[in-house]
Amino acid sequence: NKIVNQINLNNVFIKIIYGDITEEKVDAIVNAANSELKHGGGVAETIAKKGGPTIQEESNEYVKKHGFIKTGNVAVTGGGKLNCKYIIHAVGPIWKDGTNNEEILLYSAVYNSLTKADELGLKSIALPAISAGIFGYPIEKAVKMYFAAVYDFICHSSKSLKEIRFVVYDEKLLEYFLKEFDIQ
Ligand code: AR6
Repeated sequence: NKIVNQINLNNVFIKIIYGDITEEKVDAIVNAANSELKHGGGVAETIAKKGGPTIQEESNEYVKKHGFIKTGNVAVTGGGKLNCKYIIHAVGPIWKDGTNNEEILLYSAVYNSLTKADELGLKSIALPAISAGIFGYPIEKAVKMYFAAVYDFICHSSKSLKEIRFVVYDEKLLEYFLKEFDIQ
């Protein structure tokens, strides 16, 4: 994976990486999950396949115990065979037309992922482009929410987290990340 750009804000590194999130070596990898934690497609499927069966098994146990995850919230499992301690399963919204609280729900999915990592005392986290694949969220709008959540988090509540990586898999999405990143 390749670091395409990075900045340092209040001693927290924000990095844009081009590549596959399952190749990252970080304390937590964020998964773009659904409420049922059925990891059947997209980045979720890759995480569940490469991480081994424990990821879907622990996800099933989590849902059995706590019920479905509300949109904008997160659940945690171990990292299985991936190079991370935890997977933080974040449930982003399905894009409809923008009038169904999509913005705040996507912001929450990112903000809650970072909060959970901080609660766990983690130093580094990698996030994919939550909701911007199968869930259909327009990328230029999504990227604004990712950065809003990250900047707010760093300015208000970050304690242990020192590195936040956005791992972009699709080259076509990369320009949107870089554009939004430059404005800040
Ligand atoms: N590394 C990093 N990013 C990736 C990878 C990868 N290996 N593979 C895909 N992406 P999606 P969503 C990017 O569809 O829109 C699943 O079925 C991809 O290019 O994975 O939140 C879940 O179980 C896109 O930019 O997530 C849910 O049902 C981004 O990851 C549903 O899809 C997100 O695409 C969630 O949909």
